[in-house]
Amino acid sequence: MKYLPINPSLFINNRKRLVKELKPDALAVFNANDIMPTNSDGSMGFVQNSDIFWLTGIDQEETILLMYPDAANKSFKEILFLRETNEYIAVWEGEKYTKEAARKVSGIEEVKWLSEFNTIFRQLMLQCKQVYLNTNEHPRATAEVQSRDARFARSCMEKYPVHHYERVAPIMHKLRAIKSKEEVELIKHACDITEKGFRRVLSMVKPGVMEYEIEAEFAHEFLRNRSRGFAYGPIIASGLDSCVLHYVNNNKQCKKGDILMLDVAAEYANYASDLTRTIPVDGKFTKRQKELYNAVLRIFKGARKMLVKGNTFEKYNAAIAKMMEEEMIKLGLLKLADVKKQDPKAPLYKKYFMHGTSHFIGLDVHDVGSTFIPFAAGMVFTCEPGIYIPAENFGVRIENDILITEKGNVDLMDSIPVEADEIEELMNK
Ligand SMILES: [Mn+2]
Repeated sequence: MKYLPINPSLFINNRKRLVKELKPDALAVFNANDIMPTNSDGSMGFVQNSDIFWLTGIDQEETILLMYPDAANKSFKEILFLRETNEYIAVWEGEKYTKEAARKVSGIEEVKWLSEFNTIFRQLMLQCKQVYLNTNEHPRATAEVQSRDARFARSCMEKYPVHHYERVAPIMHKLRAIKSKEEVELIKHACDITEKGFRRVLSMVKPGVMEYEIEAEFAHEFLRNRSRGFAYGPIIASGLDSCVLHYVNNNKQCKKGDILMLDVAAEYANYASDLTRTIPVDGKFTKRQKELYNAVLRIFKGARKMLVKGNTFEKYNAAIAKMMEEEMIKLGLLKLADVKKQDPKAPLYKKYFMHGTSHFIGLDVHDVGSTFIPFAAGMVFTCEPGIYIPAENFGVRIENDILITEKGNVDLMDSIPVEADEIEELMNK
């Protein structure tokens, strides 16, 4: 791992929060993610399962966490199972956790090798009254490939068909939506690395540069700051492609007069940040580009103000729709008369703004959390309005990450240049 050690109190407190939510005499099981194969003997880089990381800080494949808070045998209240390392693994794959190292990272006393899992698991299954299994319940998840958690659930329910099973995912969503102070610091750290990347890029973007050269600058800056790299597929979209919401080709030459959309951010210690800036390739917005830019910036600032405790997604989205309509009328994109008689189920602004304004962010870029409950202190959301006009060859999106507090909110990306003048000035330095 490139990141610096995290204080185990984060994971100890997270487990305490989970224990409070479990029913009596319950056993909960969490699995690591698989290392996904590519071709021949190749594989994708390892990305830990967010739930087991949140509970343990253990960043290694094949890890299993068992939690049985009411276990008769005290040492079985929480048990971490690890892939046992040996000389062969040490030579070919390098360092893996020793039991002692895993204890230090997670704060879990009882650390065992995986070879002991089946025996202990069976003992606990015969004692517990209910079993919590983990499933990926993100509303937009697609499950082409079965996760380790999913495979475990299937085999467990086959072996123990008359046990009482519960879903742990709704509890994890509720808990992970509220970030602790330590988590906010990690997200903020990812935001700060992202800022370094953005500032570096501002000084090298000019007509003729390739989108992938910009991608390389970001990657360089992220990695030298202990990030594993991009928190999500970077979008480096010049010209008309600034209107393609998930453009990832990043293979064109940036041209004079074009707009360049940068939806690029770093991860740090598995925590994501998420930034979008829209800049002029030649360091000077045209009149029309600046008009659209400032319209989106006004909506961004208006939306950010509404990310406060007690507000709801429903009210928030409705207020943003109003702002969008006003700005789009001023921009000449919509006519007031048409807006007045629009079908409320298909509002006209959606032609130019077709995505949501905010999503949870945390261990996952699109982090877990309910969109049906009021905003609460400790939630971290993106704020990312955009207006896209393919007919004019460009779109603008602006995005920061915002922490909701007891008294208002904190923009974790407040120090990243966003005013049009400041961006122009930095590009022309
Ligand atoms: Mn986003």
